Amino acid sequence: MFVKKKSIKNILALSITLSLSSVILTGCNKTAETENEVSEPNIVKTNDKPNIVIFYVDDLGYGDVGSYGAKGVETPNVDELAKNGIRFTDAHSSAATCTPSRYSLLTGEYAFRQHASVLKGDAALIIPTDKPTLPSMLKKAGYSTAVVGKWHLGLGDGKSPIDWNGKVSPGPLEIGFDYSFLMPATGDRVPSVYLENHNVLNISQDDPIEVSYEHKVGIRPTGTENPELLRQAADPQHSNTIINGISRIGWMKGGVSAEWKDEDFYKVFTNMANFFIEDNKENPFFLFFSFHDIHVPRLPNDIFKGKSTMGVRGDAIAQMDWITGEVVNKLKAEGLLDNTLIIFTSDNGPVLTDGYDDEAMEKLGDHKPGGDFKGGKYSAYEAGTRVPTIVHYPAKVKAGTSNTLMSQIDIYASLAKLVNIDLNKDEAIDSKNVLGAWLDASIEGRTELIEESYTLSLRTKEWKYISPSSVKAEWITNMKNIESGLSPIPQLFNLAEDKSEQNNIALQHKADVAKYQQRIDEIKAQTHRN
Ligand code: NG6
Ligand code: CA
Repeated sequence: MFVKKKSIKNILALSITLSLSSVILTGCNKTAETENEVSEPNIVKTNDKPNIVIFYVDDLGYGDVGSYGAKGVETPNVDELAKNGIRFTDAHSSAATCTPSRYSLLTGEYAFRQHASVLKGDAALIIPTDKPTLPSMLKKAGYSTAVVGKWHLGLGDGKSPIDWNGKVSPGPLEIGFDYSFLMPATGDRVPSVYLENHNVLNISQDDPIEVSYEHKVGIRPTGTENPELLRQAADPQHSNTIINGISRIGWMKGGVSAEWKDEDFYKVFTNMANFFIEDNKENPFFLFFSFHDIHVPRLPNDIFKGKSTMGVRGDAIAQMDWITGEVVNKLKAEGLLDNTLIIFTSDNGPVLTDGYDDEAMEKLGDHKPGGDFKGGKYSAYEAGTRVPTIVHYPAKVKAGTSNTLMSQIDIYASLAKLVNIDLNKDEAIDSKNVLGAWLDASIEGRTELIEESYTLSLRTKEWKYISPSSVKAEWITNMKNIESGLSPIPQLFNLAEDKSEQNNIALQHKADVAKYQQRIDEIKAQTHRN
């Protein structure tokens, strides 16, 4: 039996000892789904299939953890994974923002094929329900599958508005997850409530939720009207409904009993993940642990206060590390760690100021969020997608450091190989099986990859080509203090000599520029696996 559901009330009452609000502890309305066990597919019981856990951190930069050079914060739990696993130095998220990277991770396809971009909190599900996905592929192999944490891939069919008070669908359960416990979009977007499977947790029918991204709904104050109520000052985009002292993007009416408290995330999501592990310890499982940290708003629990010298951004890194340790400890305690393949990585590069005045910039000290790389989140430069990436699998993986080129786009096909599933020609078309390189630091992975941002870039082992773009995104520089990498002229860098992308040598290498642009065009035109 997988996903043996306990009542949420019991789960939280049992385990949230520190700060979970009494609303959640006492006022829980269980839905039919949370009462009953979820129906069971035919689970193929095997012992040789490792459990798979993906720790997907939000906005964690290349230099943000100890094993990648962090200053000002310690990450002992992540570093332990790095020490005993493979630490990759040239591994990439598919894109420099969240929704596109997540789309690619779960479908094995570059996000430009679906025109995926950062979604509003009431956007429709962007993964078609008939599309094969990483979780649905693993389900075929007998895995039970769960996503816990941030979603941000949209919900509902887009034909009618999402009914937050009823069944919220389609969503993760319709694309291959057996269980989901989510923040529907992001921490800075409404609705600021938990969604368990199809239902908002702790919703009261007397106080229905309404969400708008167009105009104010409800009577809650907004950041624009009442900035004096805010714990963190916000930019205009983040100045709508105030929940828990933080103004969000979008307006939300009702749902007071269901509101989350940001400071509880560390326990709530950790516990839900660990209960999933507990319930599935007898069968192979896939856990997609999708962190809120270290995205804005950064409100780590008080127990992490001062754990870094960098204010809340550093403390959120410490919280993220603690969560990682708790889940790893759970695997260890259940005797599962040896036979669990863990991938630890991030959805895009770092950003300091991303909507709120939380002093991330002022308190940075000599910490370099993007390591030696240029750019950051949103950017076409390397720090946009080059992120800490660790594979830990004691039963099969020898510790080491790998400098090979790797992309999250390949997780799909590589895991398919691992669990012995053949992919169809039109499935995960951009994903290549590089399982050998994921499991052995001496094996080469990719020879080329696409980095998506507001343009497309092509990487080979040595070279980085950035396609010219007419997109004007001055806000990236003006509001985020990040060099966007966008330019109307082609850019070419030799990373072997110039890893910080300082010298554009496109003019001296016109033939290479043409070759790389042609390659991007070929990849764009591709319709099948090859
Ligand atoms: C942007 C938000 C930013 C963040 C981002 C999504 C601005 C002005 N606002 O629209 O704060 O929420 O979307 O981040 O930039 S991501 O990691 O989920 O892609
Ligand atoms: Ca992100």
